[in-house]
Amino acid sequence: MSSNRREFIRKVGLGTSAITMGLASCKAEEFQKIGGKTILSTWNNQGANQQAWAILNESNSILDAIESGIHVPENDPNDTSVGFGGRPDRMGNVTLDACIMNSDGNAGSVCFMTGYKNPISIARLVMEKTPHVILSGKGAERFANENGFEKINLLTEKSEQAWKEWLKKSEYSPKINAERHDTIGMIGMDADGNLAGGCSTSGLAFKMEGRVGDSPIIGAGLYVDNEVGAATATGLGELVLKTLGTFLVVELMRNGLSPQDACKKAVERISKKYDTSVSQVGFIALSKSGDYGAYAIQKGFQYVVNTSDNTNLIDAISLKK
Ligand code: SD4
Repeated sequence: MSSNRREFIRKVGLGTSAITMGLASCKAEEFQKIGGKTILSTWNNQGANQQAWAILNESNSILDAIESGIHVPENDPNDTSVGFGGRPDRMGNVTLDACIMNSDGNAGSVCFMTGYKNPISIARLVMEKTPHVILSGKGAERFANENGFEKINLLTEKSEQAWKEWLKKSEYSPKINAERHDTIGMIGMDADGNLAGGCSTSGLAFKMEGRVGDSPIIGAGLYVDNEVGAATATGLGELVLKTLGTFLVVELMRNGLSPQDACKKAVERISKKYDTSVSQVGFIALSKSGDYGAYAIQKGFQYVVNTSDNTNLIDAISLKK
């Protein structure tokens, strides 16, 4: 065994039996403890969690629960980071990104899509009905139309006013501070220990036309591995894209880190490589054994958890205090 490997095993605190058995078999043993029903989402998306929890209890379908939970902020005109009522790009168009991933490892995604308020459902159909993973722009819109989704104007009066106000100076610095955002990343587990997740956003307000963030990219905004765990991200998507943040979090869990420590390590990796003085990134993660955790660059990041009918809003720990 190389000294690096020994050092790694020591760091993650695995015992000597793990060393002789090898990491893979050790993990399989660890995950003999399978967690129960859990729903986790980014920010103060309590309504979304409650909706997902209700559907999970009714159907025990974690995919249905995730999709239905994410509809809550997508349909809410007062949520300015997701779906209907989202802030537009600098041309005045609200363009949406979303993805979904199932316990069988399948995934679907739409990005740079306008005119439909539930991109998570369109992403699900991409996963279930097409041989592809991502549909973008006009192609995603055509697919939505062909599948009977209703076309609407996503730009609310409030968002239009905010855009017109922004146009006066047209100053753009894509920083995300600790202020509250609502982009939803949701991950969860059913009663049998199967994992799934989804992510939906209107992206950064006043972004360049055509900009796509981390949220519709599998491995960046969302990753699910039914053997190990699931993770989702929020914040400045460019930082998450450049590090494949949620794939990293899940791989760190595979190698023995707790969800909390895996999120922390991923945040540290980002902060070591990039200037994060004014940028926020937050991760939430759930392991196959039912442990969960979160970590953010800046303080102010919150997440919501249901493991029972009680919905708990939790302040995430952050790198910068
Ligand atoms: C993006 N990650 O498009 C998203 C934005 C976000 O809360 O999470 N905002 O970069």
